[in-house]
Amino acid sequence: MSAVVEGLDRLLEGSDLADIRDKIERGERLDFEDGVRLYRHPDLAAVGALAHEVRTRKHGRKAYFNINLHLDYTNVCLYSCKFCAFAAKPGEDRAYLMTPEDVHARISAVADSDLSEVHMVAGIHPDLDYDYYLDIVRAAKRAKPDIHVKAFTMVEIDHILKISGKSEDRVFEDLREAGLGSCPGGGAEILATRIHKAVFREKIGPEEWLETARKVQTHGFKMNATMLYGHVERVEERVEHLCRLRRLQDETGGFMTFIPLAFWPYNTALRNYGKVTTGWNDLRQIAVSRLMLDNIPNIKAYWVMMTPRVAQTALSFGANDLDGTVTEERITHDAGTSAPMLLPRDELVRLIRGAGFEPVLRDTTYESFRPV
Ligand code: V47
Repeated sequence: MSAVVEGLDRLLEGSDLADIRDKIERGERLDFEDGVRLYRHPDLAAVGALAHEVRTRKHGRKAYFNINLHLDYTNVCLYSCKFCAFAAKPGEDRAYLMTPEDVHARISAVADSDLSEVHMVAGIHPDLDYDYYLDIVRAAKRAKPDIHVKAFTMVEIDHILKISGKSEDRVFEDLREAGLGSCPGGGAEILATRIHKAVFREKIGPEEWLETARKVQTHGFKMNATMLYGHVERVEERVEHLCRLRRLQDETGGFMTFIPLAFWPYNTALRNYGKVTTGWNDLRQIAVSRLMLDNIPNIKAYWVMMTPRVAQTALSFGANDLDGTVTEERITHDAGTSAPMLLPRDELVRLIRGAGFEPVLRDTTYESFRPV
């Protein structure tokens, strides 16, 4: 009997999670009620141990990270989502827009490094035309031809499709030709109508997010999925979110990674309502994600929102990825995250080794990776 299984037996002894463990052992899918129970169960260590067992079965002691750069190319946004501190209105002092030349310069400056991915997301700027979106992707590839461009959330993809005046096939072909590699998972927030109406009603809602993800994946792009938690949502709505993603993944299979995003309330319209997330909640969220999302291979503990300390601990609660170096990030920093702006590669390795895992440097799609 392995040490993990023995430890788990001890933890689950006398707990009422034995039926869920049996389901997992039999390879049976957990249902909505199981999800609610896992969120509400008082014994976080037992829930975490179940998730750790599943994680260990899939990934052994490996913990992935990459060398990446975030470029949030504009903060100007048509929408006023209540959870967002990043968005600015045109003409505001803090409004900015990067030109394709800016993107090129920013990546050229680090072109001789090990950087393998640029992550580009932003607000929905009212004045950008279709070519701008293609041009920033081309600019990134021109600066570093081997870079993987992971860009545009489903909110941006939906907007690009709408302003293009072209067919869906043509738009995805143009994006591919420009050099788009995959799409990040943002903009999903909570896939529940009540939350859409309450906090991001101007932006695409659950059905449109899922439909756009279906389009992206049927056109051959891999993507990630996220969930913004820790604001006004209920446990049942988190479970609904996970079940909806799982159903789409059964159909399309193109989600690489799920990333729970811990909400930071400072400078947002929810600053008086939302409380800052706790480590206890973050670890629970990682564990339940691992257990419910049996068909999404990777669960990422995103240190920018979770803080490096909690993200490191999350590796023992179901997570198998810490994201990357990130280098400059504005969305969460504008909302007051206590995490640093960047984590050097050595620090990511130290966090992974310090938790007893084996660091593995990966590319964006996990197709190429090597132990460090
Ligand atoms: O879509 C906005 C969220 C997302 C706040 O795919 C906030 O690999 C916390 O999607 N507090 C953007 N979160 C980030 C994102 C992402 C990050 C890292 C990796 C990947 C990936 C994707 O940030 C937004 C929104 O859901 N967000 N405001 C806030 N105050």
